[in-house]
Amino acid sequence: APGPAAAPGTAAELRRAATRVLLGNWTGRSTVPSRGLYPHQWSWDSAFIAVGLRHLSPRRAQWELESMTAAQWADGRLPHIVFDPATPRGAYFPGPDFWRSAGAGAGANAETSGIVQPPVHAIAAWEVHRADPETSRRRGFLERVYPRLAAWHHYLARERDLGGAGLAAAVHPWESGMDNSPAWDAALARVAPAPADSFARRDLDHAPVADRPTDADYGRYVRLAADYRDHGYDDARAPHAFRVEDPSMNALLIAAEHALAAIAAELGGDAAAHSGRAAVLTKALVGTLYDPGARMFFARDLVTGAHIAEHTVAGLVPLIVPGLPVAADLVATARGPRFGIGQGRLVPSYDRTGHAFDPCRYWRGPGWFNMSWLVHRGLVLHGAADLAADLRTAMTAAAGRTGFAEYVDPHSGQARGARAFSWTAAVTLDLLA
Ligand code: 9YW
Repeated sequence: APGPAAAPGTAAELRRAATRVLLGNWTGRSTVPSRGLYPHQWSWDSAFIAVGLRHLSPRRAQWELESMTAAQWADGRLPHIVFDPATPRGAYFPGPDFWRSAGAGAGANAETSGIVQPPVHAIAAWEVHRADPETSRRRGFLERVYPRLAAWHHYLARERDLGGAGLAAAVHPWESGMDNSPAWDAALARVAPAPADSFARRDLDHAPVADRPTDADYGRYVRLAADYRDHGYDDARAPHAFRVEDPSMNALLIAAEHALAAIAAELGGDAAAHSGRAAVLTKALVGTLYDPGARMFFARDLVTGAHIAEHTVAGLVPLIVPGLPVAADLVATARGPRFGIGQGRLVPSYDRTGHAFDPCRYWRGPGWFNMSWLVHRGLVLHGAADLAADLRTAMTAAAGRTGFAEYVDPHSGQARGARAFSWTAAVTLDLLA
């Protein structure tokens, strides 16, 4: 077999290498995050992927979001995984036989999981439209996805305001997209793990044990998902032993409402309803999850009602919110010792000085490209051009050097997890555009 290709040197080489990753992970109607590890369509991955794909093929980027949103449930939720019927049922755990979506509210189009992921989709849809408005209008792209996106946001508002502040709650660590974040440790510790012999992990076939969540974590993930399933994925009936308000998920919802306002305006619809909702949510986000003393957003544990005082990258994501009143203080935190933005590295997923920091293990320290892309977008939005430029250079260099790794050691920049990872290639293409 040929040895590894030399790391791409020029921007044009990097663009070609990123293109090869996205073409290689395209299945014909959507893109897998990674061929071995994640052989189906993931919800928020699809949104990041579409943002990158629009630079290669606006039409493919539209298909990506159309196939994702076509798997919407009757209640409006967008499932976190859409299973590819061409992939063997046992290739990923938990697979379709675990979730049993068909009887539970999933449409007839696809088998899916029953939980959700952060609502990045409307942001992506607007960016995809703007890449090629003519093709978008000819194909009726926004007409097709707008009602689905509005219903998706409506599901979060109607069924997931479990804390009563107007914010959307996550009821599983997987819903935050940051599975084993130290922010979830205490809330998760209350959950009795499913017995280790009651399920078989498949992720360890593809990635080193030290880079992945532990078996005890996995047992708890399985228990929470099975409990939700066994209550018909009905948010009013499910026990929701784990329920949190995550600043990243809610900041994305706000930015997505702003995007829906732009989409509604383009379609001649009611833009003001969406901007009004974004304003209300912004007030709730700052009022409920911001700690002015720490100059940081924290998640809230809805079982205890208290903030979870762990500094994670999720607490910086509110930078993407237009007009965020505390943006200057949040930029100062981003620049500070915990995250060290401006020092030629990706944003660590967790406080480098924190008690649970682990530079290898998944969401407990490594730098992730999607999160750095969001923080980059927020830094640009709030005028921190120097930090944004530093982060952009760090990201493109790390993407090329690691062969588009899933995540990297935030100190050494060494590759961790999978390689040829779709959202890494996608956000790289976007930064190069
Ligand atoms: C898993 C696909 C997904 C991401 C998540 C990430 C991981 C799935 O992979 O979750 O098996 O743990 O945590 O954010 O969407 O890339």
